[in-house]
Amino acid sequence: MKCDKKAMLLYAVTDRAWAGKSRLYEQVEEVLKNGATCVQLREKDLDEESFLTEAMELANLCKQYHVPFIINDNVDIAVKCGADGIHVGQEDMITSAVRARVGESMIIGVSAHTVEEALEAVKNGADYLGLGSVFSTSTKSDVDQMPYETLKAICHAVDVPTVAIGGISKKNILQLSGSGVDGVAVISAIFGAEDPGAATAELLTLADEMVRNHA
Ligand code: TZP
Ligand code: MG
Repeated sequence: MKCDKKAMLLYAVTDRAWAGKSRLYEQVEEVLKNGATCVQLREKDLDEESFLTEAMELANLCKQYHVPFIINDNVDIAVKCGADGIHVGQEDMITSAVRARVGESMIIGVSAHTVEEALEAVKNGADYLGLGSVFSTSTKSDVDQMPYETLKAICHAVDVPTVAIGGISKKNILQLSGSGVDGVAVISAIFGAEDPGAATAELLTLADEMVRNHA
């Protein structure tokens, strides 16, 4: 399998809105030092040139830590910076078209909200699925909350790695136990924390416990 389930365990998704005085690069380095298993660069408002510069820097950084580096949405940037993968939503480019652009070796992650969407994404070549929003979140406005039973049904219906996203924090992560999900993708509970490195270390321990609780 191109995408290792273990890479989903603690998947850090960036948000520069939280970066404050420290640069996003420094935050990502802290997150990597503390055990994040995957990093996604998610930029919604950056111009292409700045996006590419940052993507190249972070691709290089993640390589040093042997952690997969994924670009959100922007296929051109993913190819140009040599990212390990690209993540697309249902409203973005369809999976088969993304595959035609990025070639066979790149990881493609797809967001899915129902069993039908999940099966369709896998059929079209998705290497992992992002599932959510599993809790309520103010980070993304155009997403509904996914019932625990739907999360569980999707995890049992597919054989690609899965990662839950949306409102996940140290307070609620263990509620995902038993769902079968391979890990958690987190924005604000890491990048909005006073100490993103410490938050990563704490979430990693809990993600490990959550996954062990499935059995
Ligand atoms: N997709 C579904 S919910 C979400 C995305 C990108 C936002 C996750 O952010 P947070 O801060 O971890 O709730
Ligand atoms: Mg998208």
